[in-house]
Amino acid sequence: MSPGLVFVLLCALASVTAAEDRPRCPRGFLEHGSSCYWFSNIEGSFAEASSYCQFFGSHLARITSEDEDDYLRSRANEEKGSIGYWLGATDLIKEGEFMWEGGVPLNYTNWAPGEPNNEMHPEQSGHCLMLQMTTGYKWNDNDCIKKTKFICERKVSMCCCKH
Ligand SMILES: *[C@@H]1O[C@H](CO)[C@@H](O)[C@H](O)[C@H]1NC(C)=O
Ligand SMILES: [Ca+2]
Ligand SMILES: [Ca+2]
Repeated sequence: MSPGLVFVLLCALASVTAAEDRPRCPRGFLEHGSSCYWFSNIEGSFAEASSYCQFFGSHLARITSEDEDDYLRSRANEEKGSIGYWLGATDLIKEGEFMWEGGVPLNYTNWAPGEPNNEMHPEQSGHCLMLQMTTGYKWNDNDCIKKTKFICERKVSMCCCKH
């Protein structure tokens, strides 16, 4: 059977079985608003985290509203599973100008007091956006090579038939 035909059959099956309760998130993702979120159970640098999310058809989470921020922070506070969680923004292109990956400007922020401070140490500097446990998971610019957990996001959709 050709891969194309398999795909068509899977889509037909999915539309029959899932017609009643769309939209859906992939297994392991949490649904909130129009997005699906995955709180990683592994740790990585910012670059590793970003690749990992992309491999699973998602991207590092982008927070664009207070509601989304409250949701992710309260989930993180419930789990307290990590000293931090990477989100998908950096100021690597221009110091002090944080952008979501892909060049989208931030239109909402919730920096912890004193952040972003571009904190410099001999071998690290704050260029990547992290939700930081010590401030109740408010935002901190942290060292991109630190290994920590991360949050992936994707839009809700049928698993195989859209996009
Ligand atoms: C920011 O932009 C996103 C995407 O365009 C939009 O959905 C969101 O409502 C905006 N948030 C604010 C606080 O303006
Ligand atoms: Ca910086
Ligand atoms: Ca910082």
